[in-house]
Amino acid sequence: MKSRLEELAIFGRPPAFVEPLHVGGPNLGDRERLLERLQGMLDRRRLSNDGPLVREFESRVAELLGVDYFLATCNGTAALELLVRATGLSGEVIVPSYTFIATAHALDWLGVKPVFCDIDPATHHLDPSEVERLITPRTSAVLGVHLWGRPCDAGALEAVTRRHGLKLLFDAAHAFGCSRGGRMIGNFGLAEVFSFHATKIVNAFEGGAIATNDRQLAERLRLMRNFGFAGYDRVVERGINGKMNEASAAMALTSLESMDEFVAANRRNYEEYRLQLGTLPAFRLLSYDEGEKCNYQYVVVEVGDGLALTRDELVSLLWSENILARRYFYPGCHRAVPYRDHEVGRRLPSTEKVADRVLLLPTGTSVDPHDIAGVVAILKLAVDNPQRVAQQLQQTGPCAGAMPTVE
Ligand code: T4K
Repeated sequence: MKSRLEELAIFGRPPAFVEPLHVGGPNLGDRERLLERLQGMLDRRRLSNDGPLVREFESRVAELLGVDYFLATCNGTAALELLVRATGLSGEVIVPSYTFIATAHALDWLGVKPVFCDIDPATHHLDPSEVERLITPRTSAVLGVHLWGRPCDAGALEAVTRRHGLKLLFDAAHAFGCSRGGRMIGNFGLAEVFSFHATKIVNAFEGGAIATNDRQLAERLRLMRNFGFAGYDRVVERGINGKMNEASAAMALTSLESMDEFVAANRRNYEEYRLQLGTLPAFRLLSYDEGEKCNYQYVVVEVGDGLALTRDELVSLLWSENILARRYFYPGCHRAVPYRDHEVGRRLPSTEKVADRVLLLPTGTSVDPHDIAGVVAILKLAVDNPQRVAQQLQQTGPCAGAMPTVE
């Protein structure tokens, strides 16, 4: 563990980690079980199209979440797109700007305008009073995001959307296995979308799903996910190929079986960061509500004003040590190239402030408390020697791979 300034990689010493430490390194689960499932899949010669492994995954998760319908898809983005289409969204939909770009793209891709809304800086979630201010006669829905797996204020959003006769949907890509008020995520709004991408708590290599308690919507989604086929040669809906394949379902089931173990590792890491960062007040760690079910998937830190180094300088420093911290979801969708021309002059002060100071630190089953001590040691050296670190970073230039600042 590094304890002296001169040991830092920016001064020419070897990085703290030989192998990169990732924010989203995949959780693997039981290899033997996965291989067994894949063998079974090959023996059956059923590789896709509503196979037995997909069905098993869907029914197991429906039971876990207590939802009536759970439909697996090829990824979370396709699930969002299917939902936008199946719920007949049109005109404008209010979404947070502070989210992964797929939330906005799924709307825009289908000709629906994402109207970017500011967040509450304390929670990083949609600010319900701002949502209400942005409603126009063209608004058809609100799409909330349970960012970091911390559920957003579904009650307040339900009240606003009910008052204005709007649909309410959720992007729950981060919130698999989480609850709000004791109710599992998957049961809020008209429907909620999950991601089972390789970097998620439960992964299907690539995968997604839609949870809903609305029978009609589920039936429509089922058809649309499979080109609109209601049987061989019978197309009754416009649809796409949004199906999950059997190999993905094999991974998803295997991953699901180890979920408790993954959550326990994430929780241990979160507690360890909390303990160790407690001595560094320049960093505010976002907390999880211990009274709810949480997956502790992301370790989210805000870099305070008191530090004489910027968040981006810290990212460069960490990357030079092979600690691949991320600045999700910088710069905010409204400042991203495809959208910013429509948003000229529009400021979302809380989104911009948060997006400029958030730092995601490595966690997951491939990170342990010893690694965390190594990460925090680097942060401590930065806090204790900000001028020297900033000077040296200027000389070495931004570390390869560290993302450029907003254009
Ligand atoms: N809505 C929200 C709120 C989302 O966050 C996402 C996805 C979606 C919707 C859409 O769901 P999907 O269509 O993706 O199912 C990653 C993921 O690609 C993306 O799924 C995720 N959100 C987002 C938050 O993170 P990147 O581009 O930042 O990271 P990536 O894929 O390069 O992986 C992160 C790190 O993990 C890498 O540094 C390397 C490591 N890694 C990654 C993969 C894929 C591995 O070690 N092994 C791997 O197989 O987007």
